[in-house]
Amino acid sequence: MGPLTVWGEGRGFRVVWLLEELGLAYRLRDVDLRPGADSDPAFLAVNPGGFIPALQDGETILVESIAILEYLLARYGRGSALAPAAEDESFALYQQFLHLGEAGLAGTMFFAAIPPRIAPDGQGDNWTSRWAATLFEGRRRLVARQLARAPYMAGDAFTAADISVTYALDFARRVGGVAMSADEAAYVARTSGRDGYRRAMRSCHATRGWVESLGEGPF
Ligand SMILES: N[C@@H](CCC(=O)N[C@@H](CS)C(=O)NCC(=O)O)C(=O)O
Repeated sequence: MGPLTVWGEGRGFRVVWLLEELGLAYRLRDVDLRPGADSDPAFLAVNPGGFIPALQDGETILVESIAILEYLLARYGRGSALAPAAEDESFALYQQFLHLGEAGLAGTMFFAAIPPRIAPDGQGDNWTSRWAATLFEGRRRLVARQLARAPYMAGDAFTAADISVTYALDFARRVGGVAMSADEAAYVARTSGRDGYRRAMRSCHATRGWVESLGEGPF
């Protein structure tokens, strides 16, 4: 096994947060997508798709932040309460929210919030982005219902599903300007109050710089 390397922040924050929670050593390799992934051939060799994050574990490379969380938990977090076992009564909710955080929430918010910011003049306000925002709102109701029932996505205890969903809510608030409900704000305060989150924020310097520029922190 080689050293674990996380390529890129963005959703890589989820990966770093989990690594901090698990107490695993890792290296964070900066990836700046602004000049285009083509300007970073070493990164393109790791992920020819040109998106972040990627995880390198010796000879093994994988992408997709949720797949990376599952990989790390299965390989290095066996028995960790961050990943309830299949027999656990919280397993179904755990699986659901682990994936909803990306496929339902961050993914839809990405297409709601980013195109209006980067589209050529006159094309920023478009039907597809508004529709993506509508989809985000629909999926967010599952989070609202869960928070009315329990403090965390899988129930009474913090799990990797909270890493997934907290990232999505933070992204929606910071990038999409989405106002958090009282329950969501209290939830994010709970999850991001963890030492693991703070350590991840200190490690992810690009994310930290951006978040502090929004008036949050210091971490
Ligand atoms: N579903 C993927 C999404 C990855 C993604 O869209 N990453 C963004 C930054 S957080 C990115 O690299 N965007 C640029 C691109 O896709 O070219 C994941 O969870 O890792």
